Amino acid sequence: MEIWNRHFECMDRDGMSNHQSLKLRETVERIYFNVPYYRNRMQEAGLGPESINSIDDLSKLPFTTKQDLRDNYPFSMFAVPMSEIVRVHASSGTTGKPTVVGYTRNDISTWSEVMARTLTSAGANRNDFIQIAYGYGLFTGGLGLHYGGEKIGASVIPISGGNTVRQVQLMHDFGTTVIACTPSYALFLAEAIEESGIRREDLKLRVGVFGAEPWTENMRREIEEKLSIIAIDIYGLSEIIGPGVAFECHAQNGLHINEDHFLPEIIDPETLQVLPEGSPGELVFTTITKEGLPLIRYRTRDLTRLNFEKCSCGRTLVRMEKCLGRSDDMLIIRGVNLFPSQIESVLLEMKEIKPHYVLIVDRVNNLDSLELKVEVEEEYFQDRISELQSLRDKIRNTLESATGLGLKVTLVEPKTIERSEGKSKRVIDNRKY
Ligand code: DLL
Repeated sequence: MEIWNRHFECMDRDGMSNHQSLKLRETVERIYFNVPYYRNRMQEAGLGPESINSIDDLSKLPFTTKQDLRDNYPFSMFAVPMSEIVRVHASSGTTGKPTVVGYTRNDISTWSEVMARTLTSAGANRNDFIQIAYGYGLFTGGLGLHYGGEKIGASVIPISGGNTVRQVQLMHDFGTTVIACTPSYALFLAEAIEESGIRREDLKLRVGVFGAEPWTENMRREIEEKLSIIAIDIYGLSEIIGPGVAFECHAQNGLHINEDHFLPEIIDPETLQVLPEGSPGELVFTTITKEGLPLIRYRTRDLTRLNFEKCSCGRTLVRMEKCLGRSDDMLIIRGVNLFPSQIESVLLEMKEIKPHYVLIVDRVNNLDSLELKVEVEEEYFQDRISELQSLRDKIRNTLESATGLGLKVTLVEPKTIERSEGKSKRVIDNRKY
């Protein structure tokens, strides 16, 4: 398999640490002199630029949160004059103000570089047709993949999200080999292909690059089977750069972090202490090459762990485990902690069930209630009522023993749960806090 940037992707640990220390010093200087918010925070902590000499000093620096970005809305955290900014993106901001991010010309070039690594690692090259079904616009998915695709010389199809019938038609007519979208949209596309009457062998699809939302190993298997492709996980967040923060290789055993640009730490989200190598916890990033919006110890809320072993693909870039939950995604139901991914894992083991489900949480008479609505495979939906009832009991019992939580299970007809064209919403929490 090709490697896009062998120098950095296969660098030894000492070389990487030296590079990171040098870039961290430059970044701290940049934010101290250019971002009043950071200068104040550092002064409050009794720190100056000279206090940070190497990555070992990182934990002296304060954390940054999404709230800090909101408080400085829209541009006050930028470290360069607006005349240097060539692009802005923003998060959708379902709660409160959106978070706005800005890129200089060099930042765009860094982004293209890390996306070129991502696509090369997925097995794409100049001979590929990449259909980009992530949304274009303020969301970073579409344009992030776009620049990476052009950089490796592939033929980019900037179709954006939605318009599923057209997606399938062009996939067939153009001979798309690589599809880029959210994993939930990949499932939707698989259904649409089946319905279109186009035979799988008439498509040239071989790789999918999926991310922007959590998806379990069982979901991966489901997608790989339905689309007959290899499904590669890609991770990123707008605040750090967008997609391109970390990517899988064909070993599918952890996502390589582009750590020559984004320095990771794992902390305990409660005590905020840095955890020893290999411990699970919250992922924190410091950008060490970004110019427009450098961020120091940004708390992602994503939960994972790091693996520093060399990978069978030859890369030495540290790997993060597939990220299956966020600390703020965790539901607390009658005192029991539950991640939606736990439910997904169990459901997708059952052949009678389709991978389309929604969890509804409510509070009735001061007691939390949990309901799962899940679609049944067509052939099982034709079954007698008594068989459907026993299927429902089986799902409930399996989930109860896996999660320790009582819940109501409602089986619904195929294709009744709303399909998503971008990030899926699998939890509806109606509780008033
Ligand atoms: O979702 C960037 C992106 C676009 C990544 C396309 C991959 C592909 P945001 O909208 O800022 O940016 O959302 C970032 O999405 O903190 C995670 O909680 C979640 N997320 C992103 N990728 C993954 C993944 C883009 N592969 C937030 N697995 C992050 C699990 C993911 N969660």
